[in-house]
Amino acid sequence: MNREKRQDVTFVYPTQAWRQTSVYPPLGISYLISSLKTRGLVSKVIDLAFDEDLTQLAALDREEKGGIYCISFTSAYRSMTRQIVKMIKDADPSSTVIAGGPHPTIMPEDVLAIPGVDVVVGGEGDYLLPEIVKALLSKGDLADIKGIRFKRDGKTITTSEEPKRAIIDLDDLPFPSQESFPIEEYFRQKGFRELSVITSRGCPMQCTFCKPTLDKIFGKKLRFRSAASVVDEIEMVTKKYNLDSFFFADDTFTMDQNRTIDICNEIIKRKIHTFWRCLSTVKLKKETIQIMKRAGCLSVSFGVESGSPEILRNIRKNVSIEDTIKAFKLCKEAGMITWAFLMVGNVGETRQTVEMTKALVRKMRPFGCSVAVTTPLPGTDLYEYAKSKDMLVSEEDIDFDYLFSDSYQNMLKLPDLTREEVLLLKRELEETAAQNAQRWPILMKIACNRLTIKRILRRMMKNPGFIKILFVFLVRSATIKYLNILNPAAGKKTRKN
Ligand code: B12
Ligand code: SF4
Repeated sequence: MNREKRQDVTFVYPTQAWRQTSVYPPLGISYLISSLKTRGLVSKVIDLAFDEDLTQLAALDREEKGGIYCISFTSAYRSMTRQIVKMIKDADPSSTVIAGGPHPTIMPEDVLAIPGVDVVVGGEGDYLLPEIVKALLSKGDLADIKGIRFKRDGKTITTSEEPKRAIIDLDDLPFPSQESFPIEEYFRQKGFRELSVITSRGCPMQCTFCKPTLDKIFGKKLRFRSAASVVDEIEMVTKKYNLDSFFFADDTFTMDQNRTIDICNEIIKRKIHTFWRCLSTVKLKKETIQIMKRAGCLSVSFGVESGSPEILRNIRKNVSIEDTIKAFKLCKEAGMITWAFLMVGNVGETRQTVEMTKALVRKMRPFGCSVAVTTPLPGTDLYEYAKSKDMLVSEEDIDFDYLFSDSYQNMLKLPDLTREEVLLLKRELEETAAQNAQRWPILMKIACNRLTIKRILRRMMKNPGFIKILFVFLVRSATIKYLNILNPAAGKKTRKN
């Protein structure tokens, strides 16, 4: 690892905007940039979200040698990462490539086996990455850093299995540096000015299709930022980017409802007039919903998954159908857009269980739905279970490129349903959701709410283009059956390779 000229760090973000249902500058890299910055380390970003032909990598300066490249990726972008690493090493053979994020945390050996990857980091990189970068810049020994894997003389060195966890208080972290990304391009893609903010790390729930992924990244304990810190960040990004809305990227923003209420009160107190969206548990209290609405919550999404109690048990989703119906009812009464995430193809799925999900959809009548075919992500309890029961399509050679929820390549082999039947049931479920979508009464409720009207007018004063955004949203809501309000460009292209 010979470093002659370069003293900076380059983050590479493998993602493709058109493949995703929504797009945001990644908070993980943004936090890492801030951590480096506060320690006097400079970094830049190669964001591939809108660069389908990887032109930025093809244009890497071949004269500059010994760069430090940090790649952050989910399992879905494992194949793209392979290609990226090759391009980096072709341009700069003496560079150091450090891989981190969800997939390297879950499958470190798999990532270290990618030709060209030098260091793999599991878990949170906020404190660890600056240590690694400093060691590389000062020619220190990586072996002294706990919680990493790296290659030396063709051998793998593991300094400890468990990543180091030193972030006790999330409020100690600097705000994420989202300005390093082409933010206006993200806004253009969406059609409105929205960024994400994350207020917690970890999740205490135990869904089989997800756990223990989050435990491995963030540890088992759910940690929260304080309401003051969260709202300081919201205030800062809202002003800086003239945001129309922001998205709480937490897996469950309402896990601790007292804290949700604190954040809402703080937003109201500071007169922040931006709209916002979040993901929530269905065990949502009426008083929480009411204060959320007053604080500008426009839309709430729920991981409903299934209408069958047996499937909910199978996936360890600890909620009742009654709670789900109640949450939708209360949110709609409050004049909020409701969104349901549903699954088909879980362990135990039959035509009858999908009928139960349809029945639930008819009762919930959400504004919109997203239906995913169950995908056993490597490293999850579901994956291990399916492997033990011979339910994986391809155990040996999982096609990571197809780990997207809409790709269906790695769905489970089910005793009662063929692959074609699962796809058909997904379509049927989407059709049921579209037929039962309750949109106009909610839009009318939103339009007749005094506080919402005030907010809209304030937005229009700050961003005259907001009227067009509203108009487009209304027309799309009225005319589009399978609505996607978050990334209108999603799925518009086909895969190239
Ligand atoms: C919000 C979110 C999204 C949003 C926005 C993502 C974005 N642009 O930021 C959207 C909806 C677009 C999305 C899409 C998808 N997501 Co998503 N998403 C999340 C969620 C809930 C929060 C992400 C976040 O901001 N985390 C907070 C930051 C601080 O954490 P972080 O990114 O992990 O980064 C930390 C560490 O990982 C580490 N780190 C990260 N990168 C690097 C790099 C280096 C070099 C180092 C040293 C360390 C390091 O340090 C960071 C700071 O501590 C997570 C779950 C979660 N709570 O993290 C799932 C999660 C990341 N998503 C997941 C999945 C599967 C997807 C999709 C594939 C879904 C799909 N089927 O289409 C796509 C793929 C998107 C992509 N670009 O890869 C999985 C990934 C699992 C896996 N095995 O890879 C997760 C973990 C959910 C889960 N529980 O399974 N997602
Ligand atoms: S799916 Fe969501 S609620 Fe379930 S364990 Fe994962 S993050 Fe938590």
